[in-house]
Amino acid sequence: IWMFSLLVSTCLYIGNFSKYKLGFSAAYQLVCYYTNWSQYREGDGSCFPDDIDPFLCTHVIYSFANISNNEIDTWEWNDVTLYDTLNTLKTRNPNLKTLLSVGGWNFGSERFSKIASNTQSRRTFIKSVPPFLRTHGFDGLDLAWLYTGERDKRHLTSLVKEMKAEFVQEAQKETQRLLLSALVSAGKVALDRGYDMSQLAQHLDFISLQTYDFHGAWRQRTGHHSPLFRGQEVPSSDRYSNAAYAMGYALRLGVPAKKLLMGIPTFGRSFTLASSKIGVGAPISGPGLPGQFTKEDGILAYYEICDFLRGATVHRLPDQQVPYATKGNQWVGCPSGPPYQVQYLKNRGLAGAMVWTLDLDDFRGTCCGQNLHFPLTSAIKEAL
Ligand SMILES: *[C@@H]1O[C@H](CO)[C@@H](O)[C@H](O)[C@H]1NC(C)=O
Ligand SMILES: CC(=O)N[C@H]1CO[C@H](CO)[C@@H](O)[C@@H]1O
Repeated sequence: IWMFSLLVSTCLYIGNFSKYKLGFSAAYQLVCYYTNWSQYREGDGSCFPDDIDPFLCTHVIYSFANISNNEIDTWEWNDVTLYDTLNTLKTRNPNLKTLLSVGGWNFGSERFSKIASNTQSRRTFIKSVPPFLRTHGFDGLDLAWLYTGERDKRHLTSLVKEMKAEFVQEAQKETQRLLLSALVSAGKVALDRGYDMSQLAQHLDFISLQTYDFHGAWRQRTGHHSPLFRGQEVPSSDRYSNAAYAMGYALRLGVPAKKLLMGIPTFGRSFTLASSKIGVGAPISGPGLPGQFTKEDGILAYYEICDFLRGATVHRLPDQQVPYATKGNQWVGCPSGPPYQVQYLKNRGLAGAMVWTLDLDDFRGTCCGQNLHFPLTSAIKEAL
């Protein structure tokens, strides 16, 4: 029964709403990431910016750009073409905002550190950004400096403060100021170590927390990657590893609710079970098997989870408000239906939701039938 309801609840949820073709109420932001490497997935997994529905999100963020010779730069050989395709979506929806994200996991924290800690190179980088964004038709910059260390805190704050000042100045000869946002870790330790949140919030237009990487195969035991709440089975050492704690903590650190976005995944994290135990905290022998399209151990796109669910058993974690599914020795933490997450962020008066990523949602509309594209992101939109 749960297998049915997990798949179908998301599908029905938006099926019901989409009849009414509600316009997006601008009260909440829905900020959606698109990744440059999704184009290389095989067959139906391959996603290009023109697969994106221009009315789905309020903001789409293209990730990631590079920095070379201290200046912002493309990463892929065809980035310029893809920038163009993405920004052409705005001819269909002029209210859509697009941002370019710089950094990411492969970029290397040390490189960011080097650029940001030196006044001269920081200046060069900052100066290079507005012309690059304007040339390619973006409305703003997103900073994805991940794994910031203790020493980086101050430099990240300077970078953000000076970038914002540059944007304000540049706006004098433009109709609209460029937006500035940041993608930030959701772990308490990482937040304490690497970010001066209240300072950053003063200069950023919005901050997205990565509230979807709380658990993975590096932990030796099963656990959900994006629980909303802690849950009874979760040991006290993991008490900070849930979205509600992270959002509450960011608020306590001084980020205004109106600038804070909760990250919601369209992917699942999977494990290979080591025994017949299947609950939360069950021993694992490693990450789950790679998906047919994403081909990465321990991660499945929502459209791959749809396939996995056929013949799987779905379990609900009522206190964490997220589902997981098991089949044979595979354990998959599934993205949850959006109502709980969205209710939570509305109750806390947050700015909205961030989706990681559009290309991992069922962008071709094969899961739900009826040609429902992006069922998860659409359901979040409708819940907002
Ligand atoms: C990114 O920039 C660095 C530094 O200039 C350069 O070494 C690297 O090749 C660039 N990466 C790509 C994919 O262009
Ligand atoms: C295909 C691919 O992965 N391209 C690049 C997209 O951007 C990231 C930056 O995080 C690079 O590491 C990838 O090589």
